[in-house]
Amino acid sequence: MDSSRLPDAADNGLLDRRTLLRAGLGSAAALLTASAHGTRPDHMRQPGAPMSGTSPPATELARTAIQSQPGTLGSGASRTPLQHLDGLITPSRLHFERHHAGIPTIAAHAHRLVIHGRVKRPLVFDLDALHRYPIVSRLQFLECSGNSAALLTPQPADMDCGAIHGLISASEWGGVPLNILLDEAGIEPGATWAVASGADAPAMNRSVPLEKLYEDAIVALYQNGEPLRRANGYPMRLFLPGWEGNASVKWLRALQVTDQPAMSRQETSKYSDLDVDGNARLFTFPMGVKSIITSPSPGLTLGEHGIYQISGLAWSGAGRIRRVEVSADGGKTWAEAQLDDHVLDKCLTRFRAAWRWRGAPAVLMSRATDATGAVQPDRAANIEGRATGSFYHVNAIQAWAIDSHGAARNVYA
Ligand SMILES: Nc1nc2c(c(=O)[nH]1)N[C@H]1C(S)=C(S)[C@@H](COP(=O)(O)O)O[C@H]1N2
Ligand SMILES: [Mo]
Repeated sequence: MDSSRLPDAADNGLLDRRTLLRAGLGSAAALLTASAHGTRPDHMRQPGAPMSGTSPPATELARTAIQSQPGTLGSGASRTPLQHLDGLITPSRLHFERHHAGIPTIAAHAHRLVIHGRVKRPLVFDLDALHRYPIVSRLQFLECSGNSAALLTPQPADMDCGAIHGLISASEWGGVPLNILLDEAGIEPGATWAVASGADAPAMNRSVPLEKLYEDAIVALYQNGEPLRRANGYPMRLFLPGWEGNASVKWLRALQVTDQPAMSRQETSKYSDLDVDGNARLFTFPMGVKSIITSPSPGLTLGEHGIYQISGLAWSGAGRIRRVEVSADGGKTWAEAQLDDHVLDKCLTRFRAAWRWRGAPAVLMSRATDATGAVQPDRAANIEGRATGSFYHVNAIQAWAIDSHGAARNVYA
């Protein structure tokens, strides 16, 4: 098929989203020659490697932008290298990490979860006990509300997609629904909150409305089919779909049912933003609607001119993604992206768009809309109303400039 006759869906080369589904664009593959297929490589001349208990990943992908506070090794964050991944699941070994005092080494058999406070029957669960309850699956994202704060710097930072946005990951979380455990403990009249705390050195805690715990929260035991990674909360963590990552307390040790929030450090001094008038926005739990183009992005330089697949991720703490639009001209014109088959509630959704790069500079952007109709804001709108230095819940539209050599960089459009 003659690709030069494909209709544009928006300016600067964006093609109709159905283009990706058509076969035979014929622009990326090299023509087959006899020599390319003729000789057998070494790995076809003898049997391959033996089997082993676990299989190492084929490539050297690693978490990126690993940073800890001065004087510590474990208080900080590491990020998912989003630009090197496809699909919606984050491989567990690359799930981002955010710890306030490192990763505790917990002997699973000795770990207990206590539900106490304003309950009729205070209960204690070990790992074996929890395994006797029904285990449900949540294919959902976890995002730190400090994610993407780099977009607030006055000048665009020279950083790649994972370094700016990599405090987001998605997994299949398996665990026990909290409504079952809370009902068994028996909530006393008047109780409205529970304070969740972890078994790490600061016993990090967050207050969570009982309503959320009843709605869809789980005590997660599994991550992508295997027990949680230690960095992500082994042997058990709270998982609150769609809500800021901080409230999904890892190494969960206690849930104290109360009639008011604890107003702990992590929900007052941290993880709450200031408005320009000086008021703190307390308990901003849900993560906003957001998207990013993961490819092309900084570090993934385009080669020859021709048709490329723009690919990215969209998500919302309010529910499913309804649509994603992409722009190649810095937001002047937009084309509808194609969503992958799995458009799930409070999960990462992969989108793709076909783009003809003619070698001219371009500014690529994506804009997501969720099922409630909420639209991802541009950077100016996202900053408006925030006090200087208030950096949580950044969900602004990201722009990548592509130069005439095909290199991408973070810009403000
Ligand atoms: N006990 C405990 N829970 C915690 C944390 C922590 O340091 N200690 N960090 C929180 C923060 S800020 C985030 S964003 C998520 C990160 O989860 P992850 O490390 O599995 O990605 O865990 C939350 N739960
Ligand atoms: Mo976080």
